Amino acid sequence: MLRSVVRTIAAGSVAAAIFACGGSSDNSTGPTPVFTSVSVTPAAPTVDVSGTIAMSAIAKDQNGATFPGSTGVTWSSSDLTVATVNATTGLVTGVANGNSTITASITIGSVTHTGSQGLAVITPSATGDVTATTGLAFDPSAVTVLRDAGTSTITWHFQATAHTVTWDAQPGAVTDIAATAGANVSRDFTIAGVYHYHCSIHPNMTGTITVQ
Ligand SMILES: [Cu+2]
Repeated sequence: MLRSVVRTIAAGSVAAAIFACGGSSDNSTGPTPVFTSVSVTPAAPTVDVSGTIAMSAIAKDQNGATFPGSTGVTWSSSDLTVATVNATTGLVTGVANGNSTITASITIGSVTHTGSQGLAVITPSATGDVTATTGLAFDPSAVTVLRDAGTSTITWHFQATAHTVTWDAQPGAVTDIAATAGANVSRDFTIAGVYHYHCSIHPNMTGTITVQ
C-alpha cells in the first residue's frame, strides 16, 4: 500500500517536470536544448604568410546538435602580429610565422559562449623533411612546400624500422619509395597539388605533401 502511494507521487513529479520543460506532451524528446558551446572549424588550421583561410563557428546544444537562433559570430585573434581575422566573416590572414588562437564568440539571448582553434602560420620553403619513425609514424604527417624554379624536394629520413612511401593519389608522377630503413631518400615534386601516401607495411601510417 505504501509502495503504491510512492509510485503515484513519482509519476506526478515526472509529469510536472515535463510540463516545466515547455508543456510538451511528448516525453520522448528529452531535455530542452540549451545553448552550451561553440564549435569552430577547421581543427588545427594552418595558413601561409599572406594566405587566407575561412573559419566557421556553430552554436551547439548540450547534445552537440546545432542550436538555433545565432544572429552572428564575433571573431578575434590572440596575436595580431601572427594572424588577423575579419571580426564578422571569420576570414583569417597569415601575417608572420607563429601561432595564434582564433576565437569565435556567439551570443544568443543573454548567453555568450566562445570556441577556438590554435592556428599555425607558416612560410613554406622549397624543401621539406619527414621522419619515418620507429614509432610507426610519418612526422610531420603533413608538409607544405613552395616550389623554387619549378621544383620542391622532400627528404624522408627512415629510422631503424623499414617503411615505404607508397602514393595513394597524386597530381604528378612521383615514384614510390620501396621498403627502407636507416637511410634518407628524396623525391622531387614539380606539379602543384596535394599528394597522399602511406606505408605499405603499416597501412595506418599516412601522410600528405602539399606542393605550391
Ligand atoms: Cu611502415
